[in-house]
Amino acid sequence: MPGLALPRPGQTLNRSTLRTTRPLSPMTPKFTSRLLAAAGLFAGVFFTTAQVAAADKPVVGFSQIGAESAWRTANTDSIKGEAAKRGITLKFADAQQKQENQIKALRSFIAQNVDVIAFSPVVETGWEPVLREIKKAGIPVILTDRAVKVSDPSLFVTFVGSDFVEEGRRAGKWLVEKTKGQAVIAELVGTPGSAPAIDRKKGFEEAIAGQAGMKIIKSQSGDFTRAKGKEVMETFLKSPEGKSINVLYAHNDDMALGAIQAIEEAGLKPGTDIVIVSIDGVKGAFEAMVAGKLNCTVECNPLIGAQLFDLVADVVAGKTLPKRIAVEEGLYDQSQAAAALPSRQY
Ligand code: GYE
Repeated sequence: MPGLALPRPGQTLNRSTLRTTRPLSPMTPKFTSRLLAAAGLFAGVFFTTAQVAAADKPVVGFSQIGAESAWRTANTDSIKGEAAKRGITLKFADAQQKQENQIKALRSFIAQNVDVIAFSPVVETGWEPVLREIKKAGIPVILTDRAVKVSDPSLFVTFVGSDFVEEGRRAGKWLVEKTKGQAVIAELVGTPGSAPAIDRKKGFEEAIAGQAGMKIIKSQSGDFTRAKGKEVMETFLKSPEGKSINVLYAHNDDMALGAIQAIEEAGLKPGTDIVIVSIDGVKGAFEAMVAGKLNCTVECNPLIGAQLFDLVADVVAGKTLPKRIAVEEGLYDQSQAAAALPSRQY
């Protein structure tokens, strides 16, 4: 086995003893090296069953955006839970909504020589340098949830996530019907520069474009958090045009839930005085719909752990994957909320 660093008798089986000594070409499953090393059994080296079982599972580095919303927490739980279920070693890093922290985490995954790197990029741009470093190290990359803008598509293997433009369109179409094309809209935008903020705005604007009676009069980022959603909604309501607002479009449920508080504190009835449509479909949104305070939520499914680790398995097996894999989802309004609430998983 040329270039393979086999453990010496008596040496424990660990990741460094399982590495090849030659650089692997980009997108080649480095993982093969560990399987070959497990074959060191035949070279008279004895391992315990657990050691061999651990050796045939890839080590995955995952850089998460943060814990900004209920959606994100459900996404993290799904990924961690699925890794644990499959006995996969997951190196998990929380970037607290900062790209620089994500870049640091990605570099540390290179240093730790993981088999596959997956991450949910907080913003769309600025990833090329670190992605090139990862490619040079021969580690395949799977993007989850949010997409990146890169000029070289070979910098990642595949992307699994929702169609955010379509989600924005669904929210807009629902609103056109609900308001019969008459609306003075305030918009709570997601994290600036993030794929869901850009795409959900685009899809929504597209859906209301032909409606002369629908206008977005306020649009500002609430960073996908409840606290910021509340704060920004307060400033919207206090502004000179505040009184005319009769619709809120929030790019996620958490911002809508924060805004609901601001609306109530201003002495208005959320869901009645101000019609509210948001995106995600978290439990809190269903509860708010049942209470009549939120009118509609467009589903965005965060439970992608199983899909992600199926893809990891495909990548290490050297399978060719489509560049884009979609997550399926729907839309719920108040009339469906009570029936759907008990079966919501996030
Ligand atoms: O909608 C929001 C979260 O990227 C789809 O990020 C995700 C979004 C989700 O903070 O709640």
